[in-house]
Amino acid sequence: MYNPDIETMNRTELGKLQLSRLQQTVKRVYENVPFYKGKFDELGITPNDIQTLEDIKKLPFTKKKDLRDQYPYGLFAVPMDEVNRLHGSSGTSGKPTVVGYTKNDLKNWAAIVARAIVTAGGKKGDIFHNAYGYGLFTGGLGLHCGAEELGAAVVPISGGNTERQITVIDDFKPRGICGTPSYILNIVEHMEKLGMDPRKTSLEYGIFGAEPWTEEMRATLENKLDIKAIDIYGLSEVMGPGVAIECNEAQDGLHIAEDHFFIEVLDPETLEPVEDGQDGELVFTSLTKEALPIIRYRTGDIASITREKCKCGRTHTRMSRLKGRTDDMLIIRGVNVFPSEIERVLLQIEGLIPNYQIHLIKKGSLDSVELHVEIENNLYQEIGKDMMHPIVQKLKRDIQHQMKSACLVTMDTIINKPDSLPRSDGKAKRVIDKRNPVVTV
Ligand code: DLL
Repeated sequence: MYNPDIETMNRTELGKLQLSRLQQTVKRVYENVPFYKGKFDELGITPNDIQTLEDIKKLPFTKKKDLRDQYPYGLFAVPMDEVNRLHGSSGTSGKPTVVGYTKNDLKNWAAIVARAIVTAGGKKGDIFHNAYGYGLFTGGLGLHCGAEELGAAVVPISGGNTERQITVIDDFKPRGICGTPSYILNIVEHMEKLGMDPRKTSLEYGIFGAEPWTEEMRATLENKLDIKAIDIYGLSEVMGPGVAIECNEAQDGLHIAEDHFFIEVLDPETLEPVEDGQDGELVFTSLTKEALPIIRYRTGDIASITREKCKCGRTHTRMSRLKGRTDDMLIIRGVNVFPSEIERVLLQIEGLIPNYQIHLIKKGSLDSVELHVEIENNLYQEIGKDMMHPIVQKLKRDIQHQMKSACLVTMDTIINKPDSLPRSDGKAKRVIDKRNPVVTV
């Protein structure tokens, strides 16, 4: 363990640490961020009202819209000459959001990520291949600084240029790799195309996240690369990668860095807490951040938590793999479908490449789904590249049948030749909404 005292701290002690840090954070925003001062005044509260961790319920929520409205620096709690780094997230609409870090924030973040890499199975002296994008996105630099802090040799290759990635993996012999699961799969596919066996690389563990992925995708990556695939979670508004990570020992839920982040899981409708084990929206409050402390940030991410001690010995609360987001649930003819459920089913079907797209279209006035998948290259060769072959027709019927029984909706399925769907070098775009085409004049 990287910080055994903290990682195995008994929960009463951890609660005390969290409370004193929460009180400091609340005071900091009240005194330095007019947005929060205004919200506190509206609710008739002051920092003195926070006497227990339960009192967090009295505090206002923060939403992505608040960051947009305060763009770029309105939520910062320090003068700009104390800000040492800016990152941003692109978001789906309008302006990006900007997040900032003081020197201390960067130190803490690096330490949190170093701890996360060790939790995943990394160690000082590892060669660590970082295929997350560098830039405004927090993935690249977040993992980079954590790996350096740990004392690993980071290969700052970033995303893209896949053939070069392969040469570098082959030559530099990294023990660890990180990137989005979809991009790592893209690298693996390339290796296979070049006639290499991805199981023969030097890699032993991978740290994957920043986009939704499933247990089935984990099994695919672990088998294809002969590694342990570890789920890492984070978001720029709260810090970046490292808010939570699975342990190598159990791979059973992601340990939240609770000395830095306070977690609540709430019903997204009523905003009341749900029981441990029940799915709800993750809401985080930062406990140590200086430049952009954030109070009760509604992530939109859906998961459950458990406070039971893990077999690895860590006491920090674990969150489940994300089930989806409050805003990515598709409503198809009245039925709720999460894209992750579609991935789960698809990856169990033989003869397909684990790359897909979900197109939302209008059929008359009804919303409908078109599922685009790709046939596996070996099968494609076997059927003489004849996409009208009965095997392809049967595959299509099987997919439609399995989707219908798992998701309760009929999905038109289009089986494409190998290599015809776009590949990502960062976060994959799985859902394409074609229902309201943008009219350009
Ligand atoms: O994606 C930070 C990150 C970088 C996490 C590298 C992990 C690794 P944002 O760009 O702000 O930050 O996007 C945050 O991505 O609210 C989730 O919806 C999604 N996300 C992040 N990690 C996971 C994960 C980074 N492990 C948003 N599983 C979050 C599923 C994830 N979704």
